[in-house]
Amino acid sequence: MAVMQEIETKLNKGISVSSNEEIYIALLNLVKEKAQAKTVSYEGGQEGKKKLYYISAEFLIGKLLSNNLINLGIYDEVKKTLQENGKSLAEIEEIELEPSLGNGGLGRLAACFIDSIATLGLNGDGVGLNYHFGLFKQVFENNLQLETPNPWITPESWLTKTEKVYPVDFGGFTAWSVMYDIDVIGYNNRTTKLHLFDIQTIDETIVGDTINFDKDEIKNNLTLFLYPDDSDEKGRLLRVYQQYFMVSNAARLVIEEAKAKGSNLHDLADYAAVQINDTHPSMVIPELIRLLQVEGILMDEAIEIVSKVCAYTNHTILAEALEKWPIDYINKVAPQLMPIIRELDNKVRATVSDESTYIIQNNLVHMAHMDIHYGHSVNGVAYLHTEILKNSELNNFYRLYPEKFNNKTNGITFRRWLMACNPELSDLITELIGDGWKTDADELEKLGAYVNNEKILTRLNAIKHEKKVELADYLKKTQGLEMSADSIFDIQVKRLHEYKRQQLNVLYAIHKYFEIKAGKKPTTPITLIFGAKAAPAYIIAKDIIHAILCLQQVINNDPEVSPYLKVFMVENYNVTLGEKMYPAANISEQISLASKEASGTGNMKFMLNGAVTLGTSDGANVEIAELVGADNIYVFGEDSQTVIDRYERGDYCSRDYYEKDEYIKRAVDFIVSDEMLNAGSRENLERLYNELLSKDWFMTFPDFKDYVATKEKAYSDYENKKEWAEKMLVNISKAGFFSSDRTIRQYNEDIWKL
Ligand code: 26Q
Repeated sequence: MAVMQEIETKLNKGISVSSNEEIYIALLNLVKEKAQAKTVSYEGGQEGKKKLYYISAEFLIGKLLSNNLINLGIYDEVKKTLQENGKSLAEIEEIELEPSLGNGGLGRLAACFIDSIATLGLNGDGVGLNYHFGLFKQVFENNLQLETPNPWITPESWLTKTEKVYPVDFGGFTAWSVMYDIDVIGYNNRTTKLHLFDIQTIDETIVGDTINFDKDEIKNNLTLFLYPDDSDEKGRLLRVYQQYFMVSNAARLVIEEAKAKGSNLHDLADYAAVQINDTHPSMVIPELIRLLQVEGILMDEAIEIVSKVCAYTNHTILAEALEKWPIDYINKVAPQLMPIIRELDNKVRATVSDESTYIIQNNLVHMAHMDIHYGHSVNGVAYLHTEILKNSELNNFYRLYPEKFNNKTNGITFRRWLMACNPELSDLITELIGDGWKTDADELEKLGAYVNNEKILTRLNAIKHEKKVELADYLKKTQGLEMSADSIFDIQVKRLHEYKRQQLNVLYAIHKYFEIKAGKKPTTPITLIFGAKAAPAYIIAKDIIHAILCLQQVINNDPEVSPYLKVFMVENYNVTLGEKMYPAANISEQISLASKEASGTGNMKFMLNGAVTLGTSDGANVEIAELVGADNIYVFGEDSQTVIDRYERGDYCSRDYYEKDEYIKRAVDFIVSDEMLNAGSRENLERLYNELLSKDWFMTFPDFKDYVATKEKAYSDYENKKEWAEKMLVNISKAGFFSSDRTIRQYNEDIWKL
């Protein structure tokens, strides 16, 4: 049946006389049916014996309609059909609410991974939690971030309630779960599942207008929110409840499905691979051991089996982000796990002399230590990150188990981050090199043949301009922000964190403001765009947002400066906004302090869409630089070893830089100038000023001079339109390596072996 008829059958009337809401629901149900038809089964002989369970506390999947239409191969047809009936797919997409089931990189990576797993036709599902409100929605008021609840589940959604229910035993009570599924449709391939567990007794009514709620009634609140931080005691305890709930359900699912396929559980590793996405699901290790014991397998063998099943991915080198839970918490939440964790610790103590690797230390359970001792693989997420893990952060473990350590450089799905968000560029690429790149991303290299082709470079520039106009229109319409597509779009979008150094970009903006006032006007006007949420309890991060918003007010209202420089902070940066911002960027800001950003994945999205990176030698930037060559990236700042050494010596003194460098002093002082204080609050601005002067823990001052110089070089290079377009083309042509299809192939070859 033609798509038109299929939609109209669902609508039970004509498309042209239906509302956008009705059409959205018709498409939703149509896609669900088509996805269902692509599900394969073990009984049917199409699904392999071994299955991957990618367990993650976050799956930042974004809106699904367009992505699903693309992966089903009916996007163009649907779009055309709607158009012919006077409807716009873009407007229909606006109806869908974005599921905000993740904080940032780690959650978005999990979403890209399940897309690639399905696309490669691998037998693997995602397992996580069905947060009803997900991450908070960010609202700006008086130049400050406020957090409000962000419900996303509508009566008709991508969630399908399943029959699966499990009892989960917590200390003192038992709660029943219910499993919801979201179809994960591979590009021209099979459907796999994202299983999201919920608690049956959840009560959305305890949430009011704010994100504060009664944290005591676990049965009613367990899956209400995704935790953006662990700053208060009750929140931390609730986080442990969430984690145990997630892994208890996951472990049952793993064992039940293996048994259904004929496993006697002694051979569980032939039926299941579990990937532990950071330490949030680490309790799956003792929980699986416990369930195997319940099934009659002895402790020692159970440990061995589980070690063969489980593998751990590390996403951070910030020591403070490595989870350590008090024994008291685990005893309260899941007392049945503590004897097992103690036994695991005792076994380590009996064989390993290095006390720093013990699982239990000072009454804290070190989740990563458990993963490394009792998983069969430990991976970092970019080359540099894995090297730092091996040589410093986890060196004690590397010396024990060198064979367990491996690198899997992150990737992104090109379906969402090019085909869906930038059809113009996607079509140009296909016109030039055919559409093989859609399944074999390395074919993008063929674009290299066009670096000297002026006609193509001109078209590339035209597409970039079109995407800038689209973004400008959208931000005008939705947020009232006014920017000119004829300026340079220099964009930094990512979670707000001191190590990511949005504050360094702020110092540049102030510097440039002074330079323009002194008469040094840029040839092409500059638009600095930020997007970032800060964890609600992360005070300094919120102060940085405040400073950006104040600066936006001061600079954009200064008639002397604003024709040449504007600053914007978009509200509620999320996947949906990212999809509009990456294609519109000229410059991609990746300025974390070297050694601190495990990988980054935004850097890859920008590159793929023809933005040129301005970045430090950190995370995957290092690999981008290697691929594109020095002429096609702007690298600045101290390298990771210099930074690591300086931390070791502990002799960094930000005040010395402030006193010796007049430009640093001028920029920092401006944070507490009358202009800024008029726009904002003294308390916040002074706190940020003092923080930079007395600590500057992420060392922005040592990199300031080089950052300014390198950024100026990039801006002046931008003036040569042809050469700039060459850089864009080289970046796009070398982005193939960062396809998550490549990453997933490597996980499968080295770790899962499906
Ligand atoms: C921990 C304890 C309590 C509450 C919250 C948390 C928590 C939540 C989220 C800890 C960490 C996260 C998220 C980490 C994250 O997103 N890491 C990023 O992972 C990306 C994918 O590998 C990398 O590209 C980024 O470099 C890394 O920062």
